[in-house]
Amino acid sequence: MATKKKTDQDLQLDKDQLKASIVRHLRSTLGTSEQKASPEAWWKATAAAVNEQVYERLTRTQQTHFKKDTRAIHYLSAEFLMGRLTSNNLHNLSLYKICEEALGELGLELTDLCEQEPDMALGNGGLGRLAACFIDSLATLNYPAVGYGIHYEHGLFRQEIQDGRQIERPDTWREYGNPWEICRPESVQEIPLYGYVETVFGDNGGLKKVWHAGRKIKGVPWDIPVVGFGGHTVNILRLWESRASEFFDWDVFNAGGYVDSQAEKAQAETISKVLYPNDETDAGKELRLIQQYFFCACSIKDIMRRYKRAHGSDFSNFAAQIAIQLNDTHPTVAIPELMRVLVDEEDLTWEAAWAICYRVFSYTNHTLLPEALEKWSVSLFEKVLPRHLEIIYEINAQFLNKLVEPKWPGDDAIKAKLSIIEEGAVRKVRMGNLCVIGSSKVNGVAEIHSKLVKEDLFPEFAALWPEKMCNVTNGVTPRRWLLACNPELAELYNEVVGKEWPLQLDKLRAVTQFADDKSFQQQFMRIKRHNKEKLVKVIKAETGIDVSAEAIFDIQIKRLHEYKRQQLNLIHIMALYRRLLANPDYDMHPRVFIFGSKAAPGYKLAKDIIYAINKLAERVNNDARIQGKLKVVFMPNYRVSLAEKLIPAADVSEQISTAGYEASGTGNMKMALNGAITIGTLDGANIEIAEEAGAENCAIFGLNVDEVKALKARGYNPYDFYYANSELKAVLDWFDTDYFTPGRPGELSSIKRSLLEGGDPYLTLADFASYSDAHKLIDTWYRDPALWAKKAIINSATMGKFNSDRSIQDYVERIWNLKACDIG
Ligand code: 8GP
Repeated sequence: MATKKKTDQDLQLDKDQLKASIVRHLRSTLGTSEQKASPEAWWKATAAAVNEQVYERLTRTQQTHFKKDTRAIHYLSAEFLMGRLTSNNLHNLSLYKICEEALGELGLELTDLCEQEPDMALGNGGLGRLAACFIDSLATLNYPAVGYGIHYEHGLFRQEIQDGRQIERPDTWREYGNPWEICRPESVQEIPLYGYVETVFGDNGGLKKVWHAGRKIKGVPWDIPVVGFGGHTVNILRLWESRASEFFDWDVFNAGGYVDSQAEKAQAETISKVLYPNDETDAGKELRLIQQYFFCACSIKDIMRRYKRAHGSDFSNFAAQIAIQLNDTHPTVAIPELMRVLVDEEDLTWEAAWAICYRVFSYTNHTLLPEALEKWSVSLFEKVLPRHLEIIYEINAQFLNKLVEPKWPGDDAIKAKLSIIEEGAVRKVRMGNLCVIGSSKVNGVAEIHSKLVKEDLFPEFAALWPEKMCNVTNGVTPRRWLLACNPELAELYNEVVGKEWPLQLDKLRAVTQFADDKSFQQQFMRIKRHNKEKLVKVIKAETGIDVSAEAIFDIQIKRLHEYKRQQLNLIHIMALYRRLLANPDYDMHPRVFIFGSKAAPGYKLAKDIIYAINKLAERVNNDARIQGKLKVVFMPNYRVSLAEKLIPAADVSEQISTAGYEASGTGNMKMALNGAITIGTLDGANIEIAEEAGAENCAIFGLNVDEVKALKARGYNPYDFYYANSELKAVLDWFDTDYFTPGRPGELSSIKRSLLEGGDPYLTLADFASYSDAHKLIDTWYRDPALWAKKAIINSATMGKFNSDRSIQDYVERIWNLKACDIG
């Protein structure tokens, strides 16, 4: 008998019901009692109680999607940086306050329980966190969507700081189980690898390719429910875990001489064992290619299974029903995989398969750094994915003959540039080119970045397909990045503009009319002050450093990379320190510089910069001569849950990349939304932030994209700036002394070397003077409390554009062509 679909109202819980449910789960799910339960058990019992709500809504969503057979987006990403889910799910189900009260009656603090949850850190940085914000928005806007990724056993490493240096420790987010994931053994997939390809006669007499796999790997899906704000739609994030398969081909084993079967098992499980901790590229590593293929092949099979359940083997609706977004080049191999499935397994002609394939895929580029555009050696491809290499050759041949040759007849140079295969001593497969050729749309992530993708990265592709290239400026979910992380400001906004802003962030613009209002300014700055006081305690607990909430909190949080220029911030702090030493009365408002950042374990200079920041911090923070005017804090183990504490407390947001290098940035949006003033270059989304907030409310400095290009074209010589600016010279020379590393001179010299002998590729010295001036401006503004409050309020109130709901709506209209699905 069909059960009646429950409405949101039927599902709503009150405090007593939730409390009873938590206690019941504590006893029956966790097997403990109120007297004995650890905070962790209470957290898990709370999650289990919330899950009762989540699962009802998940089932309801899945039944509705199946019945309506709606077009859906499948977001393929090697990274999803979800952070913690408890507070997010409670907020999205409108249960946060109720839960707070229920736990209160049990003598517990919800915020303490939330601290029990390990971050789900299955990503490196921006791209992974963007994917997490996007699936939140997709569910919130009731779009049928599935996120697909890898169920890494170990997420991004935990960072410890020992004597100032980064030490990497394994992340063990699910060591004791994670209440938010559901294993789905009924949807296990088997994935082939290695082996060889045979050409045989097919049933219809034509030739057919058969891939005889050397081995097969099992893909076990784990589903994380993704609860939309309001709780109507609950989509899933499906993460694949690799396991050894029972399959074993003895012929291939004997012929190929593969390692023994125990090692095979261990190897199979290695595939999803660990997230590669590089935020650029790991091309070249066999395991990485296998990781990529593994999750793409599992996902394509899953998509196929669901499609065939509704449509059988009639693929005429496939492209109308299925959209697949490739989050950077990591999932590119999904393109030849879909071709393989359609041609080899479903017996479509090449032409019919290709007509479907390129309409299904779209690709988002997240970085212009050349080293981040993945390339895999042809020989590696041939070994791991022999059939895919053949398919790639065929796609390439058709592309070059049918499109490039007619457009640029006889132009071999253009062919060599656009070819998916890079010729040379080591022949390589260019995944970026494959993505562009195999996708119907290609987008960058901020206006300027999309322009550079079109003009500098893929100009010939843009000439071939002008309509293919587009922009979707990034956004962040205001539920996590304001409502949940800054409850006092959220409450103030509720009072002033009503409660719709978490869905319609543009509504905050009405707050600008109070930007000059003294009493509103005071309320706004009192909240900032309170957030800073909370952070003061966290800083003390994590680092032992005392800072005062009186000071300006100046925050740079992001991965450590030369292009993001933490070194510029560092040398500027050193300059301030020198000024204070030379003149203890140097006129500046006290400032706390706060960093949070992980360096890729193999990136030596990035790690040296972390070390230098910590050594500078030790010296500065303990120097009585500067009367506490300057403090430096490096917060260890930067992650989503720490960002949630730092961002509401930021006065100043450091967005100081070399213009043209930061595709967008999203931390810039989060900090401005929480009332920080951006000190930034005209790069990525900073440009659009300054447009929205007004340039007069940001401290913009440095060379713009054209000036960077012009300076590089002229021939940039960092020594020109070193010799011309005595302060800069003195600061750089300081690196060679033992001032910050007593008894060990030269420990910090690598930074100076990179900025001088190394040619300063990111123009740090060229932008130093302008950066220093921008900081003076910040200082002047801050000393005028009314002026500062006004700027901070305007920044927060004008960030409506950077709601990830808006980004998703842009994807829907420009790329995905989806319809929202009413769940009831
Ligand atoms: C980042 C960009 O650096 C950042 O500007 C942007 O806001 C973010 O993507 C989201 O679009 N890029 C990456 O995180 C990235 O390229 N990571 C991959 C290599 C792992």
